[in-house]
Amino acid sequence: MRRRAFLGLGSNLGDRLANLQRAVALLASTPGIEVVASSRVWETEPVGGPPQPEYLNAVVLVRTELEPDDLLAAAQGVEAALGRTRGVRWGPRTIDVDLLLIDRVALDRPDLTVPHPRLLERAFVLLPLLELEPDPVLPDGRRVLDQPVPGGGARPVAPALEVPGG
Ligand code: A4P
Ligand code: MG
Repeated sequence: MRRRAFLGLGSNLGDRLANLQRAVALLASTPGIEVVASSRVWETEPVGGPPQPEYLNAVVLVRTELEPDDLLAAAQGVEAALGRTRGVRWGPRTIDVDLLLIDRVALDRPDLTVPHPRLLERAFVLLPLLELEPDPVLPDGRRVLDQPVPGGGARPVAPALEVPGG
């Protein structure tokens, strides 16, 4: 079964734009994942965690034959390939790849919660997501646009990431 999934990308260490672009290339070269489109790149104020540099964030739309757990493993493989080491929660990172939405899949486990539990609270996720999907609907039928859109601290700074073959 082929599903549409939205993945959130974030980087605030090293060459942030190159990290995001490499993550897209790695996702696109993963068997079972096709990257369809990318949002623009947004520069965003850090939310939570210790004092840390500003992030670049983007959202990509993929089509995938992978089951959600395998998609998570692929996302974590991309993080590992880009040299991410896990430090403090919400702390700085070369790359973070989060599963935001997978069709109407709903999962509520500590190691995989979908939709992403903090999706609606975060401008750095919502603003790029809304570029790709103007009226997202959650698995429980709620429309994202019916929720208050969080404000502040996010501005577009670069065009969409290159999608291999796109
Ligand atoms: N996990 C559960 N559900 C998911 C999911 N939907 N997608 C588990 C990905 N992972 C999921 O994640 C911790 C565990 O979450 C994983 O083992 C996975 O099984 P992590 O990436 O190791 O740690 P983390 O990212 O520090 O923690 P967390 O809670 O995922 O943080 P968030 O929510 O990802 O936030 N500010 C700005 N401006 N931009 C950002 O991108 N990112 C964060 C991290 C904080 N502040 C930010 C940004
Ligand atoms: Mg994460």
